[in-house]
Amino acid sequence: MSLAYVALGANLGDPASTLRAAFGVLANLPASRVLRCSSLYRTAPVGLASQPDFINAVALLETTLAPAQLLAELLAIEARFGRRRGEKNGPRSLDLDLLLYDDCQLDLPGLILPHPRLHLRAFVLRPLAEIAPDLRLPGRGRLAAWLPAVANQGVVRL
Ligand code: PH2
Ligand code: MG
Ligand code: MG
Repeated sequence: MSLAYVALGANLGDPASTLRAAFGVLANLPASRVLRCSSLYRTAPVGLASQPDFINAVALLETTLAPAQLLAELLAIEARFGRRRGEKNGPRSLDLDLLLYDDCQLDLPGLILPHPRLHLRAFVLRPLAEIAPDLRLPGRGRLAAWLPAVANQGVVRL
């Protein structure tokens, strides 16, 4: 069994309902179990300012799927929720990112672990800290040490 952290984000349609529904879909993934889900967070957009606020959250899964298999399942769920690939960092109906998979450090086309920007983004760090306050990020030390630098990013727990 491996432990995987997945980030959920959306800012089109009814993003809070989408994330709640997505938690339910994650619970039905093959060879996997959802161990924890964070609260939902309202977050200011990062990277492209002129778009609606996001709703973000994270989930912790226990899984026997390999990282690439899990990623393929996540992309299939995004597609079910109507994901269209548009502008980089642009609005999306549902984004599911694989953040961490055990202590894996991987750099494959389409899959970098740990997620290369997770330690810089309050919309990921805050919900992660909620469900795993003592987490260590492979190669980057304690998650908690990265929180002060992102305190001004506009993240509100709902
Ligand atoms: N996702 C992005 C780019 N910017 N900003 C917020 N607040 N939340 C996101 O999930 C997000 C973002 C690219 O995936
Ligand atoms: Mg993303
Ligand atoms: Mg993504």
